[in-house]
This record gives sequence, C-alpha cells and structure tokens, in this order.
Amino acid sequence: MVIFDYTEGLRLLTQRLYESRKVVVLTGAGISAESGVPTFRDALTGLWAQYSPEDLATPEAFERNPKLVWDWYAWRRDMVEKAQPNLGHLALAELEKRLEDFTLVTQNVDSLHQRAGSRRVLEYHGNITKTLCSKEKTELSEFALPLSTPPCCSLCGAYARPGVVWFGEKIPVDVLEKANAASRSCDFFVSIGTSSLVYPAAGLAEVALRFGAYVVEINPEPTPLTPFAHFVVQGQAGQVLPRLL
Ligand code: BV8
Repeated sequence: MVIFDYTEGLRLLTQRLYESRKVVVLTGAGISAESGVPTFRDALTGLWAQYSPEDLATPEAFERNPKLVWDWYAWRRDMVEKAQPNLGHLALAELEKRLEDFTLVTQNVDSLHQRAGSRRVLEYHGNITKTLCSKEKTELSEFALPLSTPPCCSLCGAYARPGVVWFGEKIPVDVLEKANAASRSCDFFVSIGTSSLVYPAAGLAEVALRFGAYVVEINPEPTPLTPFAHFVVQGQAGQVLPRLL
C-alpha cells in the first residue's frame, strides 16, 4: 500500500494492529540507530573501516586473530552499554503489555529491548554482553576472566568469545523454532530497521507472507522485503512506533 496521507496511513495501520489476533515484530540494527549505536553495516566506522562485518563476525576470523575480533566486540560492547533505549524500543515494550499475543524477535545483540522493558525477547543472534568459552560454549562469568585480551576460559584455558551468533554458525535451536512458529501462525508481522539481507532471520517475513499474515515494513530505506510488504512506512522507528500507541 502506498501512503498518500501519512497520518491517515498510520491511523489505518494502528487500527489493523489492534484488531490482530497474533503480532510478531522482527527488529534489526536500525531500531538502535537512534540510540547512537551504529547499524551493523555502519559499525565499521573509524577504527574498523578497513574490515567488512563478515571479516570480523566469523569463527574463522576469531581463529585467525582472536585479539582483533575480541577488541572489536569489546569496543562495540562498551558503546552498547553506554547507549540508552530510544522511543522505538520503549514503544515496543508498551505494545507487548497492551497486546494479547505479541512476539518480539531481534537480530540485535545489544540488550536495548530488555533495558526498555520488553520481557519476552527472542535473541536470534545472541547477545554481545554474554561471554562464552570458545571450546565448550558454556557461559563464563566476567569476574572469573583474566584481563588479558582475549581472556581465557578459567576451566579449560580456551579463549573466551562473545556470546553472539557469527556468520556460518547456527541460530540457537529453541529461538529458531519459536521464531519460525510465531511467524507461521501470526496474522500481523512487522519488520523494523533491518536491511533484510541476513538469513535465516530475513526469511521470517517470507514465512509470515507465505502463511497469510499482513506484513508491514518500517525503514527509512527500501530493502528486498519492500516490494512484498502489504504496508511500508518509510520512516525512523523512534518516530513511527510511538504513533502506533
Ligand atoms: C547460518 C551477530 C547456517 C554478530 C549477526 C541463506 C540461508 C541461510 C544462511 C545463509 C543464506 N545465505 C547466506 C547465508 C549465510 C549467512 C548470511 O545470511 N549471510 C548474508 C551476509 C548474505 N547467514 C549465516 O551465516 C547465519 N547462519 O545460516 O548458519 C548453518 C547451518 C548448519 C550448520 C552451520 C551453519 C548466521 C547469521 C548471523 C550473523 N550474525 N550478528 C554481531 O552482531 O557481530 S548478523 C548481523 O546482521 C547483525 O546481527 C544484524 O542484526 C544483522 C542484520 O543486519 P541489520 O540488523 O539488518 O542491520 P543493517 O546495518 O544491515 O541494516 C540496518 C537497517 O536499518 C537498514 O535497512 C537501515 O535503512 C535501517 N535504519 C537505519 N536507521 C533506522 C533504520 N530503520 C528504522 N529506524 C531507523 N532510525
């Protein structure tokens, strides 16, 4: 649907949202942009300009140069911990309270949804504030880690790694299944702030479309999903989402 009147369009969208039985929201890095967290493909500004995300966010990159990868995540983690949830995150936390059946799936690893008050968040790509043993994948408590970079697991001596899903790694099975089941059975699916390039996350909107959901995209820029969405709002999450409340 092409919006002629922004206000009228959002009114129609809001009406349809509250009439829906089951709502799924998928977020990407764009929803954290207004919190000052660079989007994933911008996250390589300055110090990291010479690398591509796929050069740093893979097990091979970590194997090749654990310190470089660890430092990149330490830099991002520091930035994320200093960031604050924005009006987009807060609006989704409020929506979760108001709607009967609401599922939030995020590709983001920054905990900003949880810090905004969202209680049930499916973290499709893990969480940057978590640290794992790179061998056993068990979660390590920060305090047991030596200050060397990267620190080593206190139990087996293997390097510690960030608790995120790298390219070439599987999505945690329980999250994968819950997100797929919700996307198959929802009647209203909103994709917010994602370039819709990374799979299988980007496939969730396709599943929702295939199973008959009304699919909405909120993004200032067009993406591969745009031509297939039923309703597209070309805008910023922090400005559009509060108007849905
Ligand atoms: C896997 C964690 C298989 C790390 C990330 C087909 C099917 C399955 C897999 C593949 C496939 N084709 C290719 C693959 C492989 C790969 C992939 O998708 N590659 C891409 C590059 C083509 N996928 C994988 O490897 C996945 N694993 O498939 O495993 C397997 C099976 C068996 C056995 C072994 C393996 C794992 C992918 C997970 C990678 N990890 N993150 C970290 O964060 O460092 S992905 C990374 O990209 C981030 O999580 C990010 O969230 C995600 C997507 O990026 P976006 O969130 O969309 O961010 P981006 O910057 O791209 O876009 C921002 C958008 O926001 C823009 O559109 C912009 O316009 C908009 N925006 C800006 N400001 C605002 C805004 N919107 C609203 N408001 C604003 N203010």
